[in-house]
Amino acid sequence: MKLYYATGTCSLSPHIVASEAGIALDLERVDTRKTPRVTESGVDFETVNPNLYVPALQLDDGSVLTEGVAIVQYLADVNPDSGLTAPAGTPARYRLQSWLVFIATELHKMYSPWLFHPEYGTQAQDVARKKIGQRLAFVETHLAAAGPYLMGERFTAADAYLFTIVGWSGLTKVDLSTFPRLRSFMDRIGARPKVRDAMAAQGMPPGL
Ligand SMILES: N[C@@H](CCC(=O)N[C@@H](CS)C(=O)NCC(=O)O)C(=O)O
Repeated sequence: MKLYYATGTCSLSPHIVASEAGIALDLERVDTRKTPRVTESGVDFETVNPNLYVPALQLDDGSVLTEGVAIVQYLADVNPDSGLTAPAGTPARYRLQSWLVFIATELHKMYSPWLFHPEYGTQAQDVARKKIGQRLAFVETHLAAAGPYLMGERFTAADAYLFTIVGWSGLTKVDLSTFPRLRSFMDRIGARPKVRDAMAAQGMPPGL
């Protein structure tokens, strides 16, 4: 399988899941800041994902899976013994999906694009930071009541995604100082050897 990724983006999340699941990936870097979008080996990325964004996972049959939430569940299901997801049909599976969708829609799409584009202006960015703060307070309360991971005692694909997105907080000036459990979550996940491996493979320094 080949992961199309860009350094420092949400494509870290599926990379962490693959790494934790013991799945070896071929990697193909895409510079998402450039147009036209050509991958490091010269492929026109529009032929891989017409929406032009990472992550995209090319399966061994040549088909391409897009959308991070779908990709991490697929990878986790390739190795169910990894415990990165829960069996289909169980309440735990839907709780996991609930977290993945929450992270995608309430966090990921609030940080990005809003906080990565100064041209949107301070008013839009202040609104995004306030909303993110409210959502992170919800996560903090959950971790206090039912942590240390989103699904309780076990690290799952949802934690990989949360780590990736909250990892943008320094860069985007989202204040984590009032969320001690979340900060300890970030430290704990960032110290996992497989997470460090995935970050190094994507050219990221350890820690976020
Ligand atoms: N809906 C997509 C969004 C992915 C996304 O936002 N990717 C960003 C990086 S984090 C990207 O590649 N942006 C470049 C672009 O949209 O042109 C998903 O959840 O996988």
